[in-house]
Amino acid sequence: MGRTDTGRRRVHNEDVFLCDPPLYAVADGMGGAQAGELASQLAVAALAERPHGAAGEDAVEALVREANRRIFRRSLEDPAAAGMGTTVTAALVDEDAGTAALGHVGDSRAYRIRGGVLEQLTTDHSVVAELVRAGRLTEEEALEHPYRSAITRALGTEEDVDVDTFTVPLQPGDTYLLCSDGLTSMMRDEEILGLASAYGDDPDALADALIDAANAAGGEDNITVVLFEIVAGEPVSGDGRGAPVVPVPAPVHAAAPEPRPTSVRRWGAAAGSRWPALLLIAVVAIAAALLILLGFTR
Ligand SMILES: [Mn+2]
Repeated sequence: MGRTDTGRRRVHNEDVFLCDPPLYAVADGMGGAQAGELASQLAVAALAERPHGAAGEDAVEALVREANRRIFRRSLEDPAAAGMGTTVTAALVDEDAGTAALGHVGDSRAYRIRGGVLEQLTTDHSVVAELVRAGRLTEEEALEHPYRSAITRALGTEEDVDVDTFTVPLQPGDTYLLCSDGLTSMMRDEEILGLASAYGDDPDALADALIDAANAAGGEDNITVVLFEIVAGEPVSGDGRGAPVVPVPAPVHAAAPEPRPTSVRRWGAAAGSRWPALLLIAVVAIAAALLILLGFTR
């Protein structure tokens, strides 16, 4: 499920998302002309080529570093793409282990919502985040800082990249949110949590609400949200219901509301399997791009 809002001006959407269970990712590109879009698309395309059965932090890191190489190589070959780069925040779920391995570069974010608490899992690689960590800026000041979109680490700007990787244990009831800074530069964590609490049982509605809220707050940048939810379930029974879910291409948002495909997609088990296990329901991928400004903003 996706949504793109073109606004009233020329659109340039440099955010790309991937919802290809068990892999989820958000990439927010930067670069002149269409280079930012190219960088984020190359990143996601590289991730999507993951080998079957890839799992764990090493796999995520290898995928992200390969994505980096491809973007960097392309930027050397194509003068119009020189200097392009992108953030990436990726989560690779390991259903058997009950964990997710995350890989992260830049200022897109991963959050976990568990038991009514919103926790930011990733650390921004940004100028303002470093100033906040150093105690030289408050979170509030960071939101208004003129360099708030400047990142200190990106994919594709150098031959190799340092990737943050870590593993989180999954629990039934968890909701994971991957998003670009178009959401988090417009909304405070408490506001995100407030919406998550209000729409917790309806990820489609939550995604829409997050995007609408970021837009209402100014919508200064492309906004991308990917949500997935962990539910208690049962193991794969081998009846073919474990096929990967192909993300639905984002339709152009029309004036008239259109019916949405169901956002809840299962993979894994049939009912009646005997062994308890984690069944993941890939709930939603939402990419929304709301570019309100004419100029390119990362
Ligand atoms: Mn952005």
